[in-house]
Amino acid sequence: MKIIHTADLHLGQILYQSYERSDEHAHFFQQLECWCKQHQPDALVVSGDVFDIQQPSASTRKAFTDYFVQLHLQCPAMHIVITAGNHDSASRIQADNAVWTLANTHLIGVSPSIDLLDGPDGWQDNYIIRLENGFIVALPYMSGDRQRQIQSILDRVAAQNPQHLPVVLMAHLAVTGSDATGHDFEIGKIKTVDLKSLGTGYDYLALGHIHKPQTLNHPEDNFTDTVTYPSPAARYSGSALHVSCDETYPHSVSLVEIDQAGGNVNIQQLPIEQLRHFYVLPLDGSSFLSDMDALQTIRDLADQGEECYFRLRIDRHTFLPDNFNQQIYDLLAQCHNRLRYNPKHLWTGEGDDDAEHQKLVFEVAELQQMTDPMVFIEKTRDQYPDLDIEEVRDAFEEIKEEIRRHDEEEKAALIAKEAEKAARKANKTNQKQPS
Ligand SMILES: [Mn+2]
Repeated sequence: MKIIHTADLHLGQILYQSYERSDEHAHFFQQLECWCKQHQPDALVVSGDVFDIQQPSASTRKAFTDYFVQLHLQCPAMHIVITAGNHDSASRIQADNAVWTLANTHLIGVSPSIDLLDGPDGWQDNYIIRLENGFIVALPYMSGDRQRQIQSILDRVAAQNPQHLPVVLMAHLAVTGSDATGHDFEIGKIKTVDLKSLGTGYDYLALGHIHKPQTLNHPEDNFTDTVTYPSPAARYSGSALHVSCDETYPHSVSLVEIDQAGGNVNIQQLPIEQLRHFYVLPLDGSSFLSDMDALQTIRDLADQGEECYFRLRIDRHTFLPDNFNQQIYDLLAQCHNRLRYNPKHLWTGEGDDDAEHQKLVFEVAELQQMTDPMVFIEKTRDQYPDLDIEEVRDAFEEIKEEIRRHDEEEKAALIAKEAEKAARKANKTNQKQPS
């Protein structure tokens, strides 16, 4: 069984409030199409965060459709399996599944709820994709403990698999011990999931969520092109694009071959060529000591004609004029906006005001994307040492549930009112009718 594994496409992403990335995504999909044609995998799996936001624009949705229809037309025998990540709307991803199966594409958005375990078996099949030479268990992003549901699905696969065909499990979460370099959260502050809780019975765990490509428990292999492991192996393919300046490592998709259940897992990294690089200036690793130096370096970079993103590393004691950012934007406009600017500086150097500077500061764009208050609380929880995060999480869940119930009641009341109105009207008409 051969698969191509990618994740975290973040289609529709807008960086630093200004820059849409559709040409970068197009460039990625061109490469993906070439790899699919060249390697003819049994399946292409996309482990969550297909879109960057819950309600992507019409043009982003169109791009999604165009890319995957094109992949299907080029490789009609290849299954495409796409799961929802935490950035995606579970129900929106799932909504068009019936149509997409006509194009050999499976969209799995909604995660298995706990009460399914009390009901009759069969629900597990919604998460099992049977290929000619293997199985894919497609789990979308899940919050809370789903250990029993996962094992139940894997057990059902085992029962359907007397020939010992390979089994691939997809998931979108942060596994404890994974390397989250480049993410603005640190593992430990966010909820991580123990690898053991994802059950047994799979040969390859195709993970999404962490943007750095890595095979779990094998950091020494991070930059090795091809490695073979005994089953099971668990891997983050990494994101399709660099999502921030801090992701300084190379990105890739994973070509995975499994000979049989419990056999060998061969993983090859296919390096992704990025349309725009991310740079931190100055490139020599030092820090700017004056605004004029910074502006000159940006001008030099612009003169080289490369299209790229950049961020500035500035010594904490440097004086920056109030209109510093505006000067940079003006400069960029002069060079036709080929350069893309991240206005959040990296500050270096010691100072008496150290503590002040180390306080967590968010960009406006970051805050705008934090639609879930829990995300904000988790990112700032250091500042509230007495906070019981589980309690807060439960409280928010309760509130969400309350709102949902309220909405439902309101809807029901509205429907009842409409029905009453209709009945009254019908009554009136009846009375008017001559007997
Ligand atoms: Mn994610």
